[in-house]
Amino acid sequence: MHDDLTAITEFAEETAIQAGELIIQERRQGSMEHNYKDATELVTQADIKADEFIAQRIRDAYPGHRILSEEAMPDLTQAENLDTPLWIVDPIDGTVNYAYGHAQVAVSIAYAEEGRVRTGVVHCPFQQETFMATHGQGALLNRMPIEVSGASNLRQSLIATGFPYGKDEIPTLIRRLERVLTQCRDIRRIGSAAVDICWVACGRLDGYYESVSPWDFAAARLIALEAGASCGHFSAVPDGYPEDLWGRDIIITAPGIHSALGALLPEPVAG
Ligand code: LIP
Repeated sequence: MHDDLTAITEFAEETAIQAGELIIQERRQGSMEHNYKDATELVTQADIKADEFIAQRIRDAYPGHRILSEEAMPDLTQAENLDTPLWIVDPIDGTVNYAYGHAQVAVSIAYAEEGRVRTGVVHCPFQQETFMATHGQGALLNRMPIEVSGASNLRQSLIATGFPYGKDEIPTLIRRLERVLTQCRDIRRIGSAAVDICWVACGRLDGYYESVSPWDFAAARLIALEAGASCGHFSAVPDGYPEDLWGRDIIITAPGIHSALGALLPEPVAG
C-alpha cells in the first residue's frame, strides 16, 4: 500500500505548480465566467479546468487510487473508505479571492493512505510560494524548512479564521469571534484555509480555527503538523472518521497557545 511517499510528494508538487500556471493564465485571459453552487458558493471555469487537469494527471499516474475533489461531485463518505489510497484536491482554494484578483489563492493536493494524510502540497501561484510536506520529513516553503512561531501568549498572538458561504451559523461565529478578538492581538480573515494553515506553519500567523471541507485543509494540516503545529478539533470527531479529514471545528496553532485558544472556541454552556 505504501507507495514511495517522496515520489508522490514530488508528483503532487509538479502537478500543483502546473495547475497554478493554468489558473494564472485563465485569470490573465479574463475568462472569469462565474457560476454558483447552491446559489451561494462561487465556482469559476478555472476551478473546473484545473480540477480536470489535476484529476487526469492522478488517474494517469496512479490509476488504482481514488480522488476526493471539491469540483467533482464530492462524496465525503469516500474519506471513510480506507481500502485504497485517496487524493484530496482543491484546485482553487480562495475562490472568491481568485475572482477578485487577490493573491491569496492556493492549489491544494493531499494524499492519504488508510485515512492518514501522508503527503501534502499547497501551491500559491500568485505569490510564487509552494508549501509541502511528507509524513515524518518536516515541512518546506520553496524547498526551505519552516516551523511554527514560538507564540506562548494569546494576547500577543495573531489568529486567522474564516466564515462559510451559508449564513445560518453567523450569530454563533460572531460570538466566537468576539471571544477570540478580545483575547488575542488581532484577527486575520485571509479567505483561504490552505493559506491560513500554511501561514501558521511558517510563523506568519500564530493560530487558526474554522470549519471547512476536507479539500480546503487536508494538505495544509500535514504541512503544519510537520512544522511543529498542534492540530486538533474543539468538538468531537465522529467515531471511525479519520481526524486528518474531519473539517468541523478544527484548530491549528503554535503549541504555546493551543489550549488558551481552544478554551475560547466552544459556545459557553448557559447556566
Ligand atoms: C474557502 C476556504 C476558507 C473559507 C471560505 C471558503 P474555497 O474555500 O478556504 O477558509 O473561509 O469561506 O470556504 O471555497 O475558496 O475553496
